[in-house]
Amino acid sequence: MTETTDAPKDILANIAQCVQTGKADANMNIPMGSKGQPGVAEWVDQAIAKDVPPQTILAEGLMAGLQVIGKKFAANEVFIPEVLIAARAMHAGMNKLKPLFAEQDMPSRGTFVMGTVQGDLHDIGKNLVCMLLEGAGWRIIDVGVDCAPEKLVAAIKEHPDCAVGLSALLTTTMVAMGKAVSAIRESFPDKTVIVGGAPVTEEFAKEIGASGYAPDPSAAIDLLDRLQPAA
Ligand code: B1M
Repeated sequence: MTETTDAPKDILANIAQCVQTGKADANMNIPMGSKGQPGVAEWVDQAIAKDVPPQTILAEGLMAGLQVIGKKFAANEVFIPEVLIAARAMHAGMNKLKPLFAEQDMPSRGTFVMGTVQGDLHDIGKNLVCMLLEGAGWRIIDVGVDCAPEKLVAAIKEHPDCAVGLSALLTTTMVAMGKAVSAIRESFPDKTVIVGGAPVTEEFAKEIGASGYAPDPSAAIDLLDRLQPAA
């Protein structure tokens, strides 16, 4: 943890650090022995009390911390449990900020419609991608698992400016991924559609007409930044 003066920059560094260690609040004993010490929730309270703008707390505290975890996950330096507890800690901070954004609208990088393709029930990877994209500022519309192409098309119609993400974990459901991309292209030829999942490759993504392939959530964030830059 950063040696604490109560300067806003130190408070923001502590928020980022607590997100990385997964310390959501003072009651948590993660890391071991830290029970009673401030976590994300308490540091966010302090930042708010110091009049740090909520956008700054989000970008330089919460999102900064989760981005570090996303990069470490891509580099196999941390694993799924660490990502999940970091995402939970991030949510503890988001819950504090939500009322402050209520009048202004939560700042959003854009809308991302995400689903696991038809016939496929695997959702752990999808959920991780959603969590980290949410941490990067995307508003997530999670359409779930076993998504028929019609369900995806209906969600896109509801959110016409969205980017779309598809996940597949089975070699047998890669076919469904191809069908989903074709159905989306019929109604929305220029839609940004990115794909991922263990059996999916860059070559396969090209073959089915997807806009791009990302091997992990961190790569998905970078890919979307390239394909659909912030307005
Ligand atoms: Co299933 N399963 N499973 N399974 N399962 C696999 C995938 C399998 C490799 C196991 C094996 O045989 N070794 C195998 C697939 C073989 C193949 O097709 N090549 C398999 C099988 C065969 C099956 C069943 C058919 C088993 C059966 O019933 N006979 C069945 C199918 C059910 C169905 O979907 N219709 C089945 C069922 C299940 C459970 C329900 C029991 C459970 C899923 C629970 C759940 O998701 N809620 C399950 C699990 C847990 C697995 C394994 C063990 C773990 C998958 C996982 O969550 N990995 C898996 C074996 C393994 O991988 N060791 C296996 C962790 C997750 C974080 O990784 O999803 O790859 P992943 O996501 C990564 C990246 O791929 C990427 O980011 C994530 C983080 O890095 N990513 C994206 C994913 N989507 C992305 C999208 C993007 C960008 C990146 O942009 C949009």
